[in-house]
Amino acid sequence: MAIRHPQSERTWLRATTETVRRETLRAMTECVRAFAPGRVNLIGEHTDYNGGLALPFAVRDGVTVIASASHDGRVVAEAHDLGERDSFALGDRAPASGWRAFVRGAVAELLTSEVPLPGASLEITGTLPRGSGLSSSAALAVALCLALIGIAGETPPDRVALAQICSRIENDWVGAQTGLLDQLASLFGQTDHATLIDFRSLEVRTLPLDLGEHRLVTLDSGERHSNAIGGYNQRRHECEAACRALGLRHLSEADLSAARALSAPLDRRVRHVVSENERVLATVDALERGDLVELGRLLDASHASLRDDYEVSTPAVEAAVEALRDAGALGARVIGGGFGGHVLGLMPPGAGTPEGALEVRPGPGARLLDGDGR
Ligand code: GAF
Repeated sequence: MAIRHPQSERTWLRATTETVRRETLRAMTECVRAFAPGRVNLIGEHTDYNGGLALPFAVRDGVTVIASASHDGRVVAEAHDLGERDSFALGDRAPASGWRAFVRGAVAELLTSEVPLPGASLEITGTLPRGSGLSSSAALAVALCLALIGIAGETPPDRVALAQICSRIENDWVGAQTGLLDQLASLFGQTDHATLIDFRSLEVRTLPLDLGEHRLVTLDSGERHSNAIGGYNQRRHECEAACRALGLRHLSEADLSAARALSAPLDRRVRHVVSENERVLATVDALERGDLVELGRLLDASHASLRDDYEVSTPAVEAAVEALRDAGALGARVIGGGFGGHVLGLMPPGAGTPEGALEVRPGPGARLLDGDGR
């Protein structure tokens, strides 16, 4: 026999079902764990903010954020690796520095995007060395956003939109005028694949990174770098000046013969961006043909361009690149913003590595973790 409910009972039933749904969702999202990996950029450096191409991959190391909803309108955050703490009201928009700027920026940017944050307790841990050029900053921003969106019971926006929110945190709260490379690499990572990004269209394609018996390794130059200070923002301003002078929206569209008329160092900056873009396409081609000797040659050419035309190398970076070459690398180069950090080398089968070098392999992208940490 079908059960018939009077109108008031049906309304009550609907309301109760909705309450149960909300309570279940709330219980499920009271505590979430988010992980975001760092990245290695195989090739395509300083092309992202110039509307060019890059070919990064997510690494296995990254940042984990455990978030619990607190429902008291406050955020309490602990950076375990540093033994530091921060506490602020949800609506507090006071600037901060270091890791605190990322937390405050994530909360503010998500509130601006109308994510209903309830107040949170955040625990931050990481396995990436900070200032290493392996993108610990973007990993922190991405993990924070995923965790906070999780406890708000919301579905994250699409990955490009999320990368743009994370990039605003770095630009407007941390003061580094970085592009979208690191955030997209972290969000789109896929095991055993590299991510080809076109920064003009924001189209993303994954392609197999099959190196056979060859290995990619990183080596620490021993010099910490920061995109918020130093030459990074200056390079970006130089590219904007070159764009204005050439009447272009994106420097990657520049014509090299026109660029020759620019005064130094803008002519060299353009030469790097245009040639690096070509090297990304040549790398895709080399990978598709399985030509790893050519890949090594392209890594070397990228390094020479970053050193001589873009001028983001340092003596410590040169020493690390040389150590990889001495160990038999087919190619080696500075990665990320430059001015320190790690360098990347392509080692042929059987080659040894300098002390401290670590193999890097493409891993999965940013995600919420299950209870057992997967
Ligand atoms: C840093 C920045 F964060 C990226 O946006 C990118 O410009 C890179 O340097 C250079 O390719 O990692």
